[in-house]
Formats: sequence, structure tokens, C-alpha cells
Amino acid sequence: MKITKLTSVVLVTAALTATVLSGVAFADDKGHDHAKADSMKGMAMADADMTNAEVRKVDKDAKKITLKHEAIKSLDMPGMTMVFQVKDAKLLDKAQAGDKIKFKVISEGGAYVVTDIQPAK
Ligand SMILES: [Cu+2]
Repeated sequence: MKITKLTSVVLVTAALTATVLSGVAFADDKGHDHAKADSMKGMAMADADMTNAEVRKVDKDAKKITLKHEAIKSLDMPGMTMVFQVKDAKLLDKAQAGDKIKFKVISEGGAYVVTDIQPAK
């Protein structure tokens, strides 16, 4: 009688402990996954409008830059080498032939205009 009662208490305690532990472990895992997914999503979004490219030629007088660029998702354009207009000639101060950069481009009045240039890390 006494032994049975003790055994059942031990079993219940063990079952509860297991439930609590697995619950904590599960919640912890989920929390990490969620945070990771969120931060990856945030990074992807921050990068979504910037495109990697290598500078081929800079023409400050004409406000033009030749870039060998990767696919530009926002314009649905595959990777290629082409000439872009730049919004502001000052952007070209940051770029020299051979530089690896990230750039932002918009379609404006039928022309592709680079609006931002950042050095690629
Ligand atoms: Cu292109």
C-alpha cells in the first residue's frame, strides 16, 4: 500500500517533469527559429533593392556608369553588362572601374537610373 502510493507519486512527478522540460525545450527552440527567420527576412528585405555589380567604366561628364550587374529583381532583369544613367553625378565619386559595389536602380521615363551606390563588403 505504502509502496504503491510512493511509486505513483514518483511516476506522476517524473511525468510532470518530462512534460515541463519538453515544453520548455520546445518553446525555446521555436523562439530561436522564429527570431532567426525574422532576422533573415529582414536582411533579405533590406538587400532586396540593392544589386551587386562590378564597375566597368565611369563617365562623370555624361553622368553614366557601365556596370556588370547581377540580376535586378525589381526590374526583372537578368545579369549583364550595361550602361546606366545616374541620378546624381556625385554618386560616381564613390565608384571607380574595377570596384565591387551594390547599387539601387529605378526605371524612370523609360530609362534606368541609378539612385544609390554603396561599396560592397
Ligand atoms: Cu541590365
